[in-house]
Amino acid sequence: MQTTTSLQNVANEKGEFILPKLEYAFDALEPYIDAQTVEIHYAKHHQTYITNLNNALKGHDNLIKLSVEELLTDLSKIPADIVNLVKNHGGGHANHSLYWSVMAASGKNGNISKDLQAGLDKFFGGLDSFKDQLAKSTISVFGSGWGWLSVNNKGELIIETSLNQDSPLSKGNIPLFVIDVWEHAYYLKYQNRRAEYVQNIFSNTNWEMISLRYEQALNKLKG
Ligand code: MN3
Repeated sequence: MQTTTSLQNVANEKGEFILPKLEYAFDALEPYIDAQTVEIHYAKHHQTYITNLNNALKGHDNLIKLSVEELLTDLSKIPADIVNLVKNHGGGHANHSLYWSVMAASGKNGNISKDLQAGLDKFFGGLDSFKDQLAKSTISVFGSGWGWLSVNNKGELIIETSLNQDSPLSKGNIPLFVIDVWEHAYYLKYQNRRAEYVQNIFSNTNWEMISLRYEQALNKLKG
């Protein structure tokens, strides 16, 4: 089990971003997400965002030092000629890194911490109600995008959605959990049945990692 939540900072000796290690086998999310989808999604789609982000940052030595989270948190600091590339491909890298890390092999979801359970109770009326609300919001994303559980700057748990590769970080929120609803995340197995894919995601939710992210987000807000 991972103990860090900063997977997005993985870089090689040249400071280029690289794919974070997948903590499970390609077929570990079966039967809910098929091995071929995981492999193509991770090795091709995610890698392409990383390659394009690294290309965009070439020659911008002051930016290469930053984590992808730092790049996305204040897009106003990114030069105009590459800001859209950083938003789209940096977002693609950060969002997918989170997606992989908050998923767990089928049957290995781990436990929800007492604090996260209390938060889900307080802000959504319990775990089942949270799942329903997140699923509903995520299923209704029009086109390609994401459904999120995040912490806002007041420390409240919120459900939000984003389009394309937009990250909650750019709005000042800290993402804890995410569901990818780009068709490449589910089309091979589910075709047009996005709702079924979204509902099945909870079979592979890594509650231990989400609980850890929640604890770290609240600590970060406390400063
Ligand atoms: Mn994707």
